[in-house]
Amino acid sequence: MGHYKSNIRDLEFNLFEVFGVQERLGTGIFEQADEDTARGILAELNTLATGPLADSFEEGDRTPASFDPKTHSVTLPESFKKSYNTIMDAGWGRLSLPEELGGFGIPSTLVWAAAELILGANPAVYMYMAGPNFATILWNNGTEEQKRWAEHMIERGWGATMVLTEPDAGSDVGAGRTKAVQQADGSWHLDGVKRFITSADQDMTENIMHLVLARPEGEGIESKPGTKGLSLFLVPKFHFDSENGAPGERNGAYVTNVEHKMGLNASATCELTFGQHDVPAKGWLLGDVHDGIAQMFQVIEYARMMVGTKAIATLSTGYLNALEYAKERVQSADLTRTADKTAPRVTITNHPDVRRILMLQKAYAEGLRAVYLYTATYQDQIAQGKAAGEDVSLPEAVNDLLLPIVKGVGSERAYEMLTHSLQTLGGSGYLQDYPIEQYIRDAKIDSLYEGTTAIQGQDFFFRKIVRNNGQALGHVAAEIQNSLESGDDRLKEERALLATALEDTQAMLGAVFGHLTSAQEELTNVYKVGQHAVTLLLSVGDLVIGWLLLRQAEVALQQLDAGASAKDQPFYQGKLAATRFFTKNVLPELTARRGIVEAADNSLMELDESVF
Ligand code: ST9
Ligand code: FAD
Repeated sequence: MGHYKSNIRDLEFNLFEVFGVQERLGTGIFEQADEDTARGILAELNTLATGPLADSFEEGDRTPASFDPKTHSVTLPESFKKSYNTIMDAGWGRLSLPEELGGFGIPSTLVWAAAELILGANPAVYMYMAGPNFATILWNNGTEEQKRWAEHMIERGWGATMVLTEPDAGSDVGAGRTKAVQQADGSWHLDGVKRFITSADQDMTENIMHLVLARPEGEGIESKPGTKGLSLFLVPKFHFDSENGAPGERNGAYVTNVEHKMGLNASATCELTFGQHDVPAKGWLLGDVHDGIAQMFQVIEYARMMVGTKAIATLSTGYLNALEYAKERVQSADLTRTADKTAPRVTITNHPDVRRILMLQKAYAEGLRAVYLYTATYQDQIAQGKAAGEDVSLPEAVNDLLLPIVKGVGSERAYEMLTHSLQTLGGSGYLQDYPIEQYIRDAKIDSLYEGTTAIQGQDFFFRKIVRNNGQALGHVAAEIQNSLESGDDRLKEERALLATALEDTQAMLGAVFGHLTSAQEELTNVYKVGQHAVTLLLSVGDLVIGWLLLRQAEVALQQLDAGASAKDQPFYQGKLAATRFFTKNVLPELTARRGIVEAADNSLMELDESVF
């Protein structure tokens, strides 16, 4: 058996029993797919994920991407290439594309459920699959010629990258200095060094399209500081025939280093140097506009959802591996019989503390899965609404609000819970004989790239709540409130705990707003917001997880009452147990966090640096 343990049952439960995705299938833009197609997609991908994709997970770690500085090229292990080719050759790279680009015409909910399987089995494989997906950025923003390039990227299976970060421009993308100088032939010559670029070279595709943020220079071009002065350039690894995509001369964008990392070793993280070798690094401005950051955020929004889903996928398989071990490992007597030295030894699932950490992992893994799929239901609404010519501003705002929760909360909680997965195995968890130590190393990156958790916290509060006048948040809060007003009597205690959590979160939010308002009088009060933005993000995350678990528990009770099969009964009872555990053991922590946020002061900020 490979390392990857998927949870198809829970994916299908969310899709079809909780969110009712089948109602969208077979109609409008999703006309081509029905529930059977959807289940078939998950089943087929599950076979690939647990087999050929998972097969190279370990070797990709132990034999990382290797770099030859003489040829500026990256080589991947053969087994890894086999995994990549298996999934791309079967056409799965097109899964998330719109039908007009050869996609499957399926809703985002299903796309992300499918993505979980790839991301859980071998996340580095998914990273290299960016080409067809990033082609949609050219398709949506490009000139007629660039739309054709998008088709080449898809049809010829190119790789692609997103190129923002520089040594002095990480979180602060607007500090980037790479420039692009306009040429008489309509192209641009790029000059600068980017770092930490995922998939900037590999030996699996005939070409790679780099999507690069740079500062345009040329006659009549206004120079603006910060992110608003950046444009997005298309810089191919090889020049190509614009008509048919056939690759030609090498372009002057070279990988000049590959990082040695803590994990995710099969995914090459590269320094990418433009225009500092003999050959110029030629690029083409995307579309006609100088609106690079907004265009790049179309990629970033997708990538943030992907990173959160990756973390959650890893937590899920971490939990299921820990569970399997715990059911078999015999150690110590039952706590009620410790005085009796001859008492039989029991499996560790009998120990209260092992149960505590197992149930925490289960509740977060299943709760967070529900969070990313709930977010995707808004993406479904956006796609359907747009196709029908409707106003989609509300689903767009709700999706925007939920993205930092998927990414920020997903990555933080997954990493935290994976340490419990490892702990469940005792000393064995620390060994490479089991996959969990690799899961932890591979998942740590998720709270760092695509905007650190601090950036997610600030994005959540300032942009997604304040700038949106709280409309999206109000919508989600109203949904939660609705669930509190009626429901199965057997869950009334859980509803009461959720009601308190909602009240605590709203008070916390009120306090953070208060700090922001008082900054109009005393500017340094904005530091209080900065100190607690991540606490607020994590707390809203816990609230939404608790609420979605409660919704799941309501469905589970209905199914049990309706006479669920013997096979399904433990699944539904597990849903009830996770909800009870989470509402009783996690949500009450919000009351303490509320007190902390309400009592915020600036003593931390007043300290001299020498004190640290
Ligand atoms: C990275 C890559 O880390 C990691 C790995 C990627 C691998 C990709 C692989 C993908 C695989 C795909 C495979 C598909 C396979 C499919 C198979 C399916 C089964 N939302 O606040 P301001 C915009 S990359 C939207 O003033 P500052 C907006 O235009 C590196 N837009 O910012 C705004 O203008 P306006 C990632 C937003 O103070 C403008 O920015 N690096 C948002 O100038 C300026 O906004 C980072 O993420 C938003 N949330 O700059 C950097 N926010 O306001 C993190 C801003 O007029 N740092 N905009 O609308 C930040 O995010 C900073 O906050 C900052 C600050 C840079 C935005
Ligand atoms: P810094 O920005 O220096 O942050 C350091 C610390 O300061 C963090 O804790 C951060 O939260 C905090 N901090 C910084 N600014 C603030 C602030 N305003 N408020 C509060 N706290 C703050 N980039 C790409 O462009 N393309 C890629 O494909 C890509 N892939 C990557 C792959 C890997 C493996 C890695 C490690 C990075 C990758 N990155 C990529 C870069 C990644 O997006 C950045 O590392 C990330 O945005 C953080 O930037 P930084 O590392 O410079 O950290």
